[in-house]
Formats: sequence, C-alpha cells, structure tokens
Amino acid sequence: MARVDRIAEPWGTRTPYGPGQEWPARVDSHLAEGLEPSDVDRWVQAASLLHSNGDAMDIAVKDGKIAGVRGRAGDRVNRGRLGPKDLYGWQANASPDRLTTPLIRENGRLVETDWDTAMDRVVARSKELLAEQGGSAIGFYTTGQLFAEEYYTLGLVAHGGLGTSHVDGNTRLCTATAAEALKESFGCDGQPGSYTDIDHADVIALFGHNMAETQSVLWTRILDRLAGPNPPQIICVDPRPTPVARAATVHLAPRPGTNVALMNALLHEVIANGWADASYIEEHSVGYSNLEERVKNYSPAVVAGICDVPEADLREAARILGQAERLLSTVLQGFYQSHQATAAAVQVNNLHIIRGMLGKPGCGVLQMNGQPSAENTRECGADGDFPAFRNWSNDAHVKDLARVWNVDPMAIPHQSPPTHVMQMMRYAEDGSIRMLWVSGTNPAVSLPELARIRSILSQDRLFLVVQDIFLSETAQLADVVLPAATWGEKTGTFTNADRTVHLSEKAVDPPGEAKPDLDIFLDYAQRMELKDKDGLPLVKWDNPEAAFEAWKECSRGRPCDYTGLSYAKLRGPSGIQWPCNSANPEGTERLYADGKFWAHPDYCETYGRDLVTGAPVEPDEYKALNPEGKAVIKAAKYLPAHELPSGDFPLQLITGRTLYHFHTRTKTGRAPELQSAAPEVWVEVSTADAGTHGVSEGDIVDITTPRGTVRAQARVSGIRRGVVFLPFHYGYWDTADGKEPAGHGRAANELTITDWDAASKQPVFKTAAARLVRVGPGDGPAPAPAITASAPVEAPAAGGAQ
Ligand SMILES: Nc1nc2c(c(=O)[nH]1)N[C@H]1C(S)=C(S)[C@@H](COP(=O)(O)OP(=O)(O)OC[C@H]3O[C@@H](n4cnc5c(=O)[nH]c(N)nc54)[C@H](O)[C@@H]3O)O[C@H]1N2
Ligand SMILES: Nc1nc2c(c(=O)[nH]1)N[C@H]1C(S)=C(S)[C@@H](COP(=O)(O)OP(=O)(O)OC[C@H]3O[C@@H](n4cnc5c(=O)[nH]c(N)nc54)[C@H](O)[C@@H]3O)O[C@H]1N2
Ligand SMILES: [Mo]
Repeated sequence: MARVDRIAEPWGTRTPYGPGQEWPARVDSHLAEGLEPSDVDRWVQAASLLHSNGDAMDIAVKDGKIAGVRGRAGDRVNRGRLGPKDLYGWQANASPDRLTTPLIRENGRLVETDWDTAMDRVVARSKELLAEQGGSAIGFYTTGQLFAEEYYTLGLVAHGGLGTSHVDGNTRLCTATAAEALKESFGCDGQPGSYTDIDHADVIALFGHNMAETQSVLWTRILDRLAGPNPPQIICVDPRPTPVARAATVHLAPRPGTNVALMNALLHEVIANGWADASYIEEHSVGYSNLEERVKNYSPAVVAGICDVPEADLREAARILGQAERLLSTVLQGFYQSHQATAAAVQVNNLHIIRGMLGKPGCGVLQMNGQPSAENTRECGADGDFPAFRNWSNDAHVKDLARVWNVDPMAIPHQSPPTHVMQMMRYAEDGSIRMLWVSGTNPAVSLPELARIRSILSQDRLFLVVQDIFLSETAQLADVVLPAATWGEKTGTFTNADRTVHLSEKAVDPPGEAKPDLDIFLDYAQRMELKDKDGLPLVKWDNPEAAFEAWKECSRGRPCDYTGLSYAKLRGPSGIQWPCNSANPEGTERLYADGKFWAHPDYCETYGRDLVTGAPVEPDEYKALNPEGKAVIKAAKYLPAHELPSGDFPLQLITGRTLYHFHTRTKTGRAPELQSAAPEVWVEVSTADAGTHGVSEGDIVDITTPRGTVRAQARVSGIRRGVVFLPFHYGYWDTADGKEPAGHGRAANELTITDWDAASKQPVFKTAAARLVRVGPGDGPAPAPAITASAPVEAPAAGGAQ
C-alpha cells in the first residue's frame, strides 16, 4: 500500500464509473511512521467516528496499541476509502492528556479520585434531588458520538428509571431538523434514500451541504461519477465557493437565511413548467394545492431580489431539477442551522414528492446526519424522541414502550415532548434543573452565546457531571468528571446517515481507569437501584451485545427494525441498512419504494408541527388531514432572519467547518497532520468587503456581534459579498492559559445568538449580524487551508494551511 499524503490530496485518485455501475473499490490506509502492513499484530473491525458517513475500517493493533487504520473494500458505504480525519485522527486515542481517573471538585479545584468516590457523589446528589423535587431536577445532555447500545441504556435510565423528560443530545444542534423534516413529510424519521443513489442519479443537488469537506468519502463517490461516462449534473446552494460549488453545473450563492424563498422559486418553476408528476401527487400525497397556491408569488424574478442570486441561474437550476430523471438531493447545515430550518428542509422533500422522485434507484432525499451515530441518538430515545420512533403523544405507543421496559406507562413522562437542550439550559439558568449530566459533547464551545453558557454551567447551585475522554472546556467546569473509553477501546454499533449499521469493536484497552460509556451508565443504574415494576433490575443487560439484543426487541415492528441483525451478521463484509427483519433479511436499500409511508395516524412518529410557531398538530387534526398515511406536502412562507444586518452590524456572520478538523478539535487538534493543516482560527471575507474595510490577506481583525468579539486573521476568499465565515473549531483548551481571553475570544460561538427553529428547536448558527474592524497587520497569510472553501482569491497552492 503506497503512502499518500491525504492532507494535500484529501479525495485521492479517481476510479471513474458510469451510471448504474458498481463503485470500484480503492483501499486507503495510514499506519504509524515506519510500520509496514506485515508488522501489524491484528486488524480489528470498526467504522469511522468523525462524521456520519459510516466509512468501514479496520484498526491496526501493534503491541497492544492502535497503530493505524485501513478501509474495508467490501463495504457498501466506502468500498475501502477513508477521509483525512479517519486516516490521522486515531492518534488522539494515545494522547498523553487523556483522562485516566475520575475527578471531583474539592475546594474549587478538580482533584483525582477513584470510581467509588466519584459515583457515590453522583448517586447521593441524584437521590437527594429525586426526594426533594423528583426527576425534573435532573437533565441529561448526550451526543451523536456514542453507540446505539449506550443511548438505549441512557434513555431507559433517564425516562424509565428517573422519570425525567429532560433528555437531549447535541444532535439537537446537528440533525434535529433532518429528523423533523422527515417526520413532517413522511410521518416518521428514517432516511428515504441510499448512498447508492449516487451511482444512478443524473442530477445531484446539495442544499447547504459542503459534502467535499464534511463527508469527504461520499464526495469521492460523486467525483468518480463526474470523472466517468454520462456524469450527473450538480446543483450547489451555498454562499461560499466550496469545492462542491466549484464542481457544480449551477452554483446558487444566496444571502444567508433565504433558503425558503429560494426553494419556493424552484418549486414555482417546477409547477409552472408542468414538471410535476400529477399521478404520483394524487396517489401518494396530501396538501399539494396549498403548495401550488403558496409558491405562486415566488417567481424567480421576485426571489432573485430576496436571495441576491441571478434570476437566470434560478431558472436554470429549476430546469435541471425539473427535468431530472433520477434526482438525488442532500440537505445539511446551511439549511438546518438557519432560522426557517424545518420549513426549508421540508421544501426539498416537497420537490421529491411532487416529482415522484422517491424509492427508485437514483431518486432519493438524504436529509443528512452529521455525527457518526446521530441516527442512533434519535432512534434509541436519547435526544427528545422516544425509542424506535414511538410517538410520545400517542398513548398506545407509550403503553407499548412501558411493556418493553416492564414499567408502568405513567412512569414514563409524556405530557409534553422531551425537553430540548436550549430549554434545558434555560431551566438550569432558572434553577429548576439542578443536576446536569453531559456525556460526549462540549457545550462550553458548541452551544450558542458562550458567555451565557459558561455562566450557566459554572453556577454553584448546578451539579454538573461531565463524561469525556479529555478535560474539555466543559469538563473544566464540572463537579464530577468521569473518564470515558472511546472508539477502538469499546464495542458497539454505529448507524450512519443512510441507515447502514456497522459494528465497531474494541481493539485495545482504554487508558488508566477510563471505562466505556455503557459501563458508566450501567454502574449508575445499579448504584441507583433502579427497578422495573416487578422489583427486578430495570436495566437487564451488562454488556454491549446484550444491550444490542434488548434494543432489537424494542425496535421490533417499528420502522427502524433491527431484529434481523446480530453482532455475528455485522461481522460480515459490509454494514447492513435497516429495516432488517424477517421480511428484509439483508436490509433495505430504499424506503418508500412502494409509495407507502410510515405516516398512518396509528403508526406515525409524530402528528407534525406548525412550521412557523412549532405548535404540535392535534391528533384529530392529523387524522382528518392524513387518514391514510400518505406523504404530507407542507408549504411555507419565507420569513426574514431574526437578526438582520444594520448600521452597527452591517455584515452577516455564518459559521461552520473545515475539512481537517472535527468540532471542538478534542481529537483532530491532537493529530499532528490535521492540526498543522489548520492550526488557528481565521475569518473568511469577500474581496469587496475587504476593500471597504481596508483589509488585506492575513490582517488581524475583530468580528463583533451583539454577543461578543472574536479576533482572527482575515482570509480574503470567494465568499459572497456581505457575508463573513468563521470556523467553530477553535475553543480554549490549547490556548496559552486554557482560558477565554478578556475582550476577545476565538470561539465562533462567542458571537452566535440564543435562538432556534420553532419546529425542530435546532439553534441558529448560520445567521447573525456582525461588524468587522481591522486591528492591524498579521505575520503572513491567514492560517486557513487553501484547497477548501477557505481558498484565497489569489491562486490556491496545494496542501494544508497557507
Ligand atoms: N471535516 C469535518 N467534517 C464533518 C464535521 C466536522 O466538524 N469537520 N462534522 C460532522 C457534523 S456533526 C456535521 S453536522 C456535518 C456538517 O456538514 P455541513 O453542513 O456540510 O457543514 P457546515 O460547514 O456546517 O455547513 C455547510 C455549508 O452551509 C453553508 N451555509 C451557511 N449559511 C447558509 C445559508 O443560509 N444557506 C445555504 N444554502 N447555505 C449556507 C456554509 O457556507 C457551509 O459551506 O459535518 C460532519 N462532518
Ligand atoms: N457556531 C457553530 N456551532 C456549532 C455548529 C456550527 O456549525 N457552528 N455545529 C453544531 C453541530 S452540527 C454539532 S454536531 C456540535 C458538536 O459539538 P460538540 O459535541 O460539543 O463537539 P465535539 O468536539 O465533538 O465534542 C464531543 C466531546 O465528546 C468527547 N468524546 C469523544 N469521544 C467520546 C466518547 O467515546 N465518550 C465520551 N464520553 N466522550 C467522548 C470529546 O473529547 C469532546 O469533548 O456543534 C454544534 N455547534
Ligand atoms: Mo453535527
């Protein structure tokens, strides 16, 4: 295996293929310096953990340590390929600053302790609060990066054991809108499409999704189609010149926060030109006439003004979408982290419904996920949904869940939906949530308006438990820190964005006394003496495989049916897509192939919400609207962003990612190749705005919003005029004193607003009003990658930071 530099060549060499052909295999691998494949002691099966693509890989073990990775050629998802974060990111596991013992706060300082002391503290406080106030005093905030087995256990402990409805995941910040948009349109979460749709599509549209940088292996699949015969046409909707935009047939670069107007113009054109599929609409959907009526006023001429995109480009994009024979769409944060998130994402579903582009090869919607197991958080009931897509407002579903858990239905709070994290923060601020248990997420960097979040999390009256693998910015504020084992050190399953389930097995021991998250939750349940209604232990498993078997039973007969899967089956050559059961023993490639949806009133996950106010639709109302469980077409009016540019704050700030880092960099910042490819924060500014502000490449500037200021070097890039972009990866754990500096920070979320989409409750990270002030010259060009969306307007060179 040749050693390749995947920093300079993140997408690697092309293996072209044509429509309907199988994507050729290409095996990527990276081993520790000096190690040859023949030196490896053993290879252990796993899957990628720094995005939702679900790339299958093997971990190389040498002398009891992780020594590299290689892709699995037989897997349906990646056919052997791995992206830069997976090739290099594993090095963080062996970082010398991993947490190896529990910590407790004594006289204001965190000190090392043993598991008994730490857990006794957590249990004593939990019991005290349950006695004083009940379950509503305790909140759990988890992640999209653990395993299904861990979420299912946590959901049971919290909902069924403690009786709290304060359970959410960082998936709220990530894919709450994917879930909500699927529920609104199809009655239930569950990805209609499949990655194999890329092999068949003649048009691929990416809405607010920088796939090249954020699902880099999926993007190589598209690049390989583009390099082959009869390539697909690409539509890109993104205010930045991402690598996707550069490959696009039509690139629409709208003003941030105008997605609904843009979608309405596209739908307007599809309908006006007769490209809608009348018989599909008639047989399989309800609500079309509302859409027809709604989009009448959104002609390309009108919308060109709202979005500031050329009218001709809107017409051309609509023509390509309208005449596509096999249309695949993907949607991600450019839509989900905006103010009309669900409304915009639902319009993409509408495009597919009215064109009859569902359930056939090449015809799919991918309402994408971000994190490796965001799908599991949603399925297993650890993020504001009930396990296996049960409907919290349908008593029969609650009763059925109580049967599976052997608890009284009244023991599961279901008067209102589980509390979303922004509301949990409000409750903690008000003092009604008095204990918060954070696992696998770093809210002190990733939630909006950080000054507020830090003050909430550091209150004396809040008992904060943080379960992490490093002493993150959040862990530094904790009362108790629990050291977790992570990927490669524990076993469990990951389900990716196209419903593919992978097994990820333990390859090496965790450092020190660190324990798998599952073991921590199980230990807590046992110490809390949680019981079912017969007085037996509530949680009836004590290892990952047994937890998986229990989860399978919980999923039986539900859309995400796992009953046909087993660890043994997942040890085969490829991951398998749910539903996998006796009717579909090899899994299911596409949902809704028969035009039947999971939307029947008795079966659906939700009755839906008002897209503007977020108010739940009443069961009777839903039954009247959709008695047969068809797809629901929901129209939406465009509403301007809540915080618009003004005299003081004339620019629009958007935030997001770069290819080489994952989130708050706790892993990628500890992998030398990745860290040096993007070592410091930067801000992207258009040539026009740079001119107005007297800013040149590399100058130091302050970006200010009503919440705070971030200081960064300016990258003069091809971003649209009036918009500035900050990566959100840079917090404070690796600054000189590990603290946010007075006056100006470097975390993008110092600047973002406490605000969310009414329907999905996903925070708005992609529209804020900002101003930019030049501070002085820098010591060279901005430390931003040059082959990504942050490429300088001057000729980009190959490689990482320039
Ligand atoms: N390298 C890398 N890959 C990752 C991750 C990572 O941290 N790093 N994280 C993973 C996770 S959890 C997630 S959720 C995904 C996210 O993956 P993406 O959604 O692809 O990433 P983002 O950079 O957040 O946002 C995508 C694009 O939205 C655009 N955008 C901003 N505002 C608007 C708007 O108003 N309209 C439109 N149409 N576009 C807009 C931005 O310019 C940006 O290019 O990535 C996953 N993969
Ligand atoms: N401004 C802005 N903010 C954003 C976004 C944006 O685009 N812009 N995107 C949002 C999105 S989509 C997301 S997904 C979030 C991500 O935000 P976070 O979830 O806060 O980011 P991570 O850095 O992934 O944090 C994961 C934490 O879990 C720890 N960890 C890793 N593996 C394990 C494990 O196996 N067990 C345990 N217990 N801990 C582990 C890591 O060390 C780290 O501290 O950020 C959101 N915030
Ligand atoms: Mo995410």
